[in-house]
Amino acid sequence: MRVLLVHPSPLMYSEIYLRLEPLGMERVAAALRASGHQVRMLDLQIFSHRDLFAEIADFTPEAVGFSLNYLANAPEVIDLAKTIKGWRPETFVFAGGHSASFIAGELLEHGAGAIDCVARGEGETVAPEMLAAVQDGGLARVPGVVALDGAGPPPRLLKDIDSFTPARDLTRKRHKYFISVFDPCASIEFTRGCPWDCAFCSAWTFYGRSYRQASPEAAARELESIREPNVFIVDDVAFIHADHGMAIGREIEKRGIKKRYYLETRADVLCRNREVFEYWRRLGLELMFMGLEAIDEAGLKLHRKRSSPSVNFKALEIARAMGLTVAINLIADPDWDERRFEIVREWAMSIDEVVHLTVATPYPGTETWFTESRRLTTLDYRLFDIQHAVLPTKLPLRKFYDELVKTQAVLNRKHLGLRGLFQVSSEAARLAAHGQTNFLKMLWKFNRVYSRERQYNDHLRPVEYAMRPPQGHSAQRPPAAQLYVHNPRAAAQA
Ligand code: B12
Ligand code: SF4
Repeated sequence: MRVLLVHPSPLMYSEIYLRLEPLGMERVAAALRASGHQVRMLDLQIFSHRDLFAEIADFTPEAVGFSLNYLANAPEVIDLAKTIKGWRPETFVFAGGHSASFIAGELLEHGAGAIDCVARGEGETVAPEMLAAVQDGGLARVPGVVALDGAGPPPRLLKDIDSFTPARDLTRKRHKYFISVFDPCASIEFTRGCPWDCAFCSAWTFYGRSYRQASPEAAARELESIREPNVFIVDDVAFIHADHGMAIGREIEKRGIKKRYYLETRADVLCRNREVFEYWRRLGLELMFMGLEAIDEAGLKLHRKRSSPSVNFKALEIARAMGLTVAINLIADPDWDERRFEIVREWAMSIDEVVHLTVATPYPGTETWFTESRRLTTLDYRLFDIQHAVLPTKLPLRKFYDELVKTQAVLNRKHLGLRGLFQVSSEAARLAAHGQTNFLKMLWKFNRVYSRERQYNDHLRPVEYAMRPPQGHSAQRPPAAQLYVHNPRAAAQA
């Protein structure tokens, strides 16, 4: 079949700080190609809706699949599905990805016939089987498929994450992918899943608490095939197992691969596996993101982060000693008042690291979705991007955004203000000389994208598609069947 895979447009955060290749979609594309399909991809983080329609007219795909990792993109995907189905009714339209997997039923309802099915879970296993069933029948019996006329059993986990190398040759304008001074930047996956169970996160519920590693040889081989000089390691928590990180490192050294790396990890993992990070520092690790989430014990407990402020500060010291550039994330609680924002601003200004602030958001697929959703103040998918408040704020909403944007602006200026600009100007000039201007453009974008008026007014837009919160929710962890995409028992056997 001719299959077109589409990634939706960027969300607020990506409008400024980064734009990264759609790795999950590239993996699905590789699996579909291996099954004999002719595949094209279009990334709306770079291309426009008009480009998409031109692509469809040119390629005349028999199937169009949307990658729906981010909940806030749901209305865009539903609208595009409706347009495509109205224009070319014979096209098989489907969606997959992280968020689609948690809201399959409601996506089909909103689609009103325009979305033929949702492929839940890991796309490498479900998508080829799904398209085979489109041709041969039995769609509603495929594991992971939720179709208009029924649903198959839970999705199957990919046995070996080495199986499909991302189809990077199908992504166009790759020079547009960047994160900060890593311009251009590619992405890679060394492990999949997360063994922790933070209450606000759906990474562990998606993968049924499984955790798989790429073989060090396959990881290094893939890295060697990447053209970009910079690489974003997408693992939820990098280097949980020191021996795995060391083994990949040795393969990289053996092959003489020279790149710069960005990764995300936890403070306790950095403290425990310091030697791996030091080794990777020598291999080219430069940027690191740590989700500290809170600066005090009570906040960490609330998010069930299973870490402590002392471990967090120790991790920052270790990272500093290694000369890494660290960005940390804190979760702003809707309960915060002016004083709390002020404390956070003061704390953030007192440390060297880049500090990001995101707003606590109960997402489908998380425990907080079940325990908090009765308090939701909005059912608008578009506001679920961790930059908007979807729970009642202690401060009046407008005032909450005043404080939030003020704090984000202070944090942004701290790094991209005059002093910061001076520090990064030579890097920006070097990149511009090579025709890479993504980072340069980012430096002036903050005020255009982040505005308390925009964020507040976003709440006033009419809601065409309303989310479906769980019925009969309680303050307890829900039963496993409701929480997971991949079944934990099956995941444990994989
Ligand atoms: C790396 C990452 C990022 C990277 C993007 C990396 C990249 N190259 O694309 C960056 C840093 C840019 C990022 C940004 C954000 N992220 Co993010 N991100 C992740 C993370 C950690 C891993 C994603 C990944 O690449 N996994 C590896 C690939 C192989 O897996 P995958 O993409 O999920 O794809 C598989 C399946 O989903 C499925 N699939 C995917 N597409 C398709 C398409 C079809 C048709 C089919 C059938 C299947 C399918 O098959 C794939 C292969 O198995 C996830 C957590 C997680 N573990 O999923 C959070 C996560 C997806 N991000 C999240 C969030 C909130 C954000 C931000 C909104 C945060 C912010 N500060 O604003 C932004 C928004 C970005 C945007 N679109 O504008 C949330 C999503 C919550 C939600 N329900 O909406 C997650 C789940 C994290 C969390 N803790 O809750 N993110
Ligand atoms: S927040 Fe990080 S450590 Fe916690 S469950 Fe999610 S990916 Fe794992």
